Amino acid sequence: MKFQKKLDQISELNNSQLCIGLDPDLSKLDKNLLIKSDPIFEFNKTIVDETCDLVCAYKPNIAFYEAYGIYGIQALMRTIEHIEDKKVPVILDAKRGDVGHTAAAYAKATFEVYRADAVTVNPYLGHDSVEPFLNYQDKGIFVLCLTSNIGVKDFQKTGDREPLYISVAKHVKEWNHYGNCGLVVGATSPEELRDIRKIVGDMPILIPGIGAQGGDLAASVRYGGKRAIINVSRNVIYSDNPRLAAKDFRDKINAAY
Ligand code: OMP
Repeated sequence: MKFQKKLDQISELNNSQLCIGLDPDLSKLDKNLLIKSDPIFEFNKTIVDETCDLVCAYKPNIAFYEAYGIYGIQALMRTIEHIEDKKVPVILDAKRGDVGHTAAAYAKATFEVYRADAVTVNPYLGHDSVEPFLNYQDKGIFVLCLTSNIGVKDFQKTGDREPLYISVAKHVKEWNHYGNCGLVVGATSPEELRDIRKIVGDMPILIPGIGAQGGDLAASVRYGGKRAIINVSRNVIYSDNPRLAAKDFRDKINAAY
């Protein structure tokens, strides 16, 4: 099934545009978990089991798994397998970007080894660096457009004729031959999100930066619309009650219209 269809179906079923970011950090886990043989997987499994009827996607960021070497990678693969059983799409946050033949190897790893439904990619190297991902027509390819961090000002918001993020949005619209493109736009720039939405029509936009980074949830939903995927990581996974936190975010998103 195409990523977009899978996303739309689960979003409707769970009445949710919430994506939970699975970014495990062993130093923040409960001591009882640390004695288990695969604490990262056990942590993720609990979150997924408690929230899978409240979300439209999960987004593991690969950095938090690579940081634990082979054990982290094994936990990531088990996590993706577990989420697959719940029929919720997985966006692997890997922010890949490299010359064509290397990008092809990254794409193969993402979709054939990790078996993710979608990925985040970095467009800095241009079209040929994204193309190997786009060729997986049933997968979702989320291109970084305007990020949520302070450094967004350094390059993305600069440009002589137009800011770089506008140029990225226009290019990704052109690259969308198979209807499998999306964008990443931080919740910390809602006004810019409104302009980007006008350029790309109903393309899915992944919006991180809510919660710990102080992004604007209501404006992100208003300008992002029904095809916005609102990501929250730390403020759900490290809350005292992840289910309650997820439900609260989902309901706040739905109330923002
Ligand atoms: P929290 O701040 O804990 O919700 O985590 C945000 C997650 O989204 C992390 O995995 C980030 O790497 C990721 N992210 C951003 O925070 N900002 C961006 O501009 C892009 C991403 C992303 O691509 O998901």
